[in-house]
Amino acid sequence: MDTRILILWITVYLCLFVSSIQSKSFFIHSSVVNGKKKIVATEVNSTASSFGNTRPKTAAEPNSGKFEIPLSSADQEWLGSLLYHPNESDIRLRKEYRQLSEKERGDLNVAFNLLKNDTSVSLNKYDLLANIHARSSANANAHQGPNFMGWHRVFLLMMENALRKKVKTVTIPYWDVTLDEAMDKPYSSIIWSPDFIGSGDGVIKKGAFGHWQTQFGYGNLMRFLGGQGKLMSKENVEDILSKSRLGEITNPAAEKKFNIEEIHNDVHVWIGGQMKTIEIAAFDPIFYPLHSFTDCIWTEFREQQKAKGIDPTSDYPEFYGRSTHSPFAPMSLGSVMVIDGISDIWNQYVQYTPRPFCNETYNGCNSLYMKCDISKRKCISKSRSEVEIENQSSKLKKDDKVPTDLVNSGFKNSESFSKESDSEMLYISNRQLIKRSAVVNYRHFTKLSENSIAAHKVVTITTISDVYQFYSYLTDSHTDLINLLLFLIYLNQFHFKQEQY
Ligand SMILES: [Cu+2]
Repeated sequence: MDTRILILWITVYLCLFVSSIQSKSFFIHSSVVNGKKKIVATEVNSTASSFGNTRPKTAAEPNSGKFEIPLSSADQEWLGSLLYHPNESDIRLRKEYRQLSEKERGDLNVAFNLLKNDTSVSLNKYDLLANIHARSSANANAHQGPNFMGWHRVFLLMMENALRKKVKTVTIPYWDVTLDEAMDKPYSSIIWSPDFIGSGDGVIKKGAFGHWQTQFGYGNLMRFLGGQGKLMSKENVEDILSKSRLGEITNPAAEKKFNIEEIHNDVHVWIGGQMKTIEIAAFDPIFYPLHSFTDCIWTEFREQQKAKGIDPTSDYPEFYGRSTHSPFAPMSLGSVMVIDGISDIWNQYVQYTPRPFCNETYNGCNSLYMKCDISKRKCISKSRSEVEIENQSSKLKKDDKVPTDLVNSGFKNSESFSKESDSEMLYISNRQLIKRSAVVNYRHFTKLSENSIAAHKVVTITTISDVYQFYSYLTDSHTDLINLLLFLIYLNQFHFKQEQY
């Protein structure tokens, strides 16, 4: 054989080999959740596109047919019935997720689950609509171009309309990601709790979305917070809002720093699980509060445009990249065209509460689930443990001293108190009384082997506030033990007060 032909064949084989390796991809998550480092590998379908790898697809390169389920006439009719915008008699107020009342949160959960359990269409109503985001035609219209904003605005409205057919007062709250980004441990945010959207460390087992199943072999709804990616910061939002034209904040022209689609992609990746892959992301209900937030930013952006004398309803960039983003391309949502996405019709009667904001003189963190960090001039989400301890000790004031009775009867007969889990122990030692308050030193150890332990932290607790902090420090891995402590504190507080009177 001619050597050149031989070299050519070897090259072709090598290319095929390398591409076969690349097409077998895995989610590799290494995230510290609940105090434990987890590494999980899940094989993902090679035809699905990751938000982390935003290689633009062309229309000639659609995804595998596996997401293209055939739509029955009942499916089409139902999907068509969702494609309308609100009017004067149907004004929607979208609040920050943490601003919802308990009833509003409950209603939202009920509505999502009623859609999920409604099998009068293919799959079920929730999944059928979520699957629209996966279909190759819509996917190509929705991503990697200026139509990203308009497409997701209409899609979000369709989900909201669907939810409102189940519970008529529901709107989709926005998840202000920046409130979590500002936390030291964003994965401990109250958002990732059974009362809100469910946990973030693997399969969601509790709450309204516990044991939700997704489609196409992707199994249980799951998340792996913080493995990769990045949350959106207040600075990211300010950067986006510093621009004036849609083309300056969207693909293909926008720089990463101002690019709302790319910045939002990082959040998808940060959440992990289904959210990381475009075709199955919408099966996770957090998809909608996230997109409600990007839509909230776009609403603010458009208001600013108007103030600057720019008409947002005609501000579609001339340089739009892929043909699926050309102004007169179909959106693949009914007969809506790309250019319709920047019209005011969709959001004319949709309002957002102002993004939570605070500084030295103003506190707009108006929710039980967030607080103001004055030094950062930011509202910050509370963590699950902060909320839990606040609920449990709502009768105690933060400045209250931990009662002396805790020492006298709480740990009556033992100088130290310990509880062993598989690898960790907590010791309480050096109990002493100073005036009327108890000073208790807590030592937190990790057992390295049978004979060696590593001391992590000594905390001196004098006030309830200290207990709060200590609780936050430990709860991720010691919930039961801390609940026990709290229980003792409660009991003793009760006795203590009684004895005083
Ligand atoms: Cu999308």
